[in-house]
Amino acid sequence: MLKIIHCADLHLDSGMETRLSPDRAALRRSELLASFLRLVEFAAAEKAAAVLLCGDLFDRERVSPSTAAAFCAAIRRHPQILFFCLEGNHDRGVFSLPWFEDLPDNLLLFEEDWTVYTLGKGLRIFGALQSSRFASGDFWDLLTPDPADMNLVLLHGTLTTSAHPDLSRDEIPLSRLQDRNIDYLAMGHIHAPKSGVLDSRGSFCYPGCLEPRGFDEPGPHGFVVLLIDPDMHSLSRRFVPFARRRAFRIRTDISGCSSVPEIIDQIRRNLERENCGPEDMADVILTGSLQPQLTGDMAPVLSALRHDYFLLRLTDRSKDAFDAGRYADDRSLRGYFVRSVLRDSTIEDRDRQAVIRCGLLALQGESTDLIHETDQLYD
Ligand SMILES: [Mn+2]
Repeated sequence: MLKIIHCADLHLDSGMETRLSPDRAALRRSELLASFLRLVEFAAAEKAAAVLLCGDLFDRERVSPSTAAAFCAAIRRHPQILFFCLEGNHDRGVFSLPWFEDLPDNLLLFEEDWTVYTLGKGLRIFGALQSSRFASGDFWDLLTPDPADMNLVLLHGTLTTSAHPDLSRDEIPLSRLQDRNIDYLAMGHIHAPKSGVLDSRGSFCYPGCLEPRGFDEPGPHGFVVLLIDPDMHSLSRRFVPFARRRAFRIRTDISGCSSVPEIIDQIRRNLERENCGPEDMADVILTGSLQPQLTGDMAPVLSALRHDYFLLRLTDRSKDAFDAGRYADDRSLRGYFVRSVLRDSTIEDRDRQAVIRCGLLALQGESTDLIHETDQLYD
């Protein structure tokens, strides 16, 4: 029985400054590298025969010498594990950098032509780098695995069922890979785990990126462990969540909240329910109706929560809750004000809610510049 680890899209040395502050980005960069080193130790502890790195191991082709050295050293420490490394669209040509001149013997690379490696008896590993040849049928006809073997194929790109002739460079027509005796199509490029049936024999799988780099990569992140018995021709796989931090996108309905502390509690409850912990990244989107007695200023909400998580972003998409009927018979100044705004044809409909809110707040003694803006972002 052979154990093989399949991971992809580690994006080591990723900048992340557009997503995180410079110090958080630097910390996160060190965590991405640390996760790769942890993965190698996991592979060794599990006595894995191989690790498949299916593209975008590095975020760009300029990798720092220190990251390159750490990568090579980790691989060299475990000569019994073979590391099959396919370059992706982000790190194409990376191994021609001077600090990769002396590559570990157990690091195996691929080319634009199909490369085949044999791992023990009856297990073959195929791979080819992304190229314009993906669009030609002839290229796929050169992939001819033996039906008697267990066949793994490594590719980086987007599998598509589209029959459109003008596929983009990263698209791979699924039909080209069907009925070619592939048992497992080890993919990289899509950043969330995804798998499915290839044909009557095989399956395809994207493990997703090893670590989320921002809010746009929510959900579980880790790698896939394959258990392969070439003699029995059996293959099973399981996903191992492994990320140091997770990213959550959590919608919170604040319709029932009549005060800032209640909004804070509601958000905390929702984050807890999703198991979002202090080490994680939370993208909180407020929805529902904002009650009329609230100003709509969410800065105090953000201040109360932001230091309890690695990163917290608050987006307010709550709509103004306003029940005009409530003021129909209201003899107070408030009622008079609301009715006059509703009747005033010089006020645009889209401004009416904001005018009413502002006026009601002014009558409560609140500062009138606190007009609730929808879709306001706090981070
Ligand atoms: Mn990619």
